[in-house]
Amino acid sequence: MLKIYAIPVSLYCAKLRILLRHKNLQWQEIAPPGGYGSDEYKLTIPSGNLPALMDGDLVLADSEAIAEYLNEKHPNPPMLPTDLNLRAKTRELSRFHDTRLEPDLRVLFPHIVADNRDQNLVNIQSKKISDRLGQLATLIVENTGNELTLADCGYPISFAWIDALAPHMGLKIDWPEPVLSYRKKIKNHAAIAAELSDYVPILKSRLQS
Ligand SMILES: N[C@@H](CCC(=O)N[C@@H](CS)C(=O)NCC(=O)O)C(=O)O
Repeated sequence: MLKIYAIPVSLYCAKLRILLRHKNLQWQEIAPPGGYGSDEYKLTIPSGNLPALMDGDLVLADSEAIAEYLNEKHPNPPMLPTDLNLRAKTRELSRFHDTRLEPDLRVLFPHIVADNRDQNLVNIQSKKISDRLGQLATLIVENTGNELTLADCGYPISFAWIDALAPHMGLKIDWPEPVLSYRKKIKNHAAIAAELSDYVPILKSRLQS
């Protein structure tokens, strides 16, 4: 069985679980030895990245590298389009989540607790996240039908975080219409619905801790 190093609240571990669910793969989750960010974990995964996958002799970190690997090893259902250009655009969309939208969201995590909050920074990030959503609207890949792609695994989790943080810290987010339509289109996939139903309560309890 596949083993993954994961912690429940990690956004990128949830992203990976959407793919595992969609591919109907069985997996076992293991907490990082020594805990999140520990030197002990870095003996196994030098970058300290969560998630990481262990499949036989292969040890692989980074959700995107893991997703590409699993999609090649378990090609059905396929999660990249057959058309070359659409495949490239799908990868671009997927990278945009990991390198642009989510990093701007993550800046807010140290400000979840009101006592530590810099409201000026929160307002700056509100604008940055809205700008990212505007950029995302131009990147959404049309013509991939209703099939779930690799690019669709990260966004539902970040969208759930934006929804939860908005009332919690007063974010003012502009959701462009194409992003709302995209969100609506992907949310009913069984893999996304199942992951969100497990993940959102964990996310909400993180806000209260
Ligand atoms: N690009 C990475 C990002 C993963 C990431 O940032 N994971 C966080 C947990 S959600 C993490 O590993 N933090 C610990 C660290 O970076 O040392 C991926 O897709 O796997």
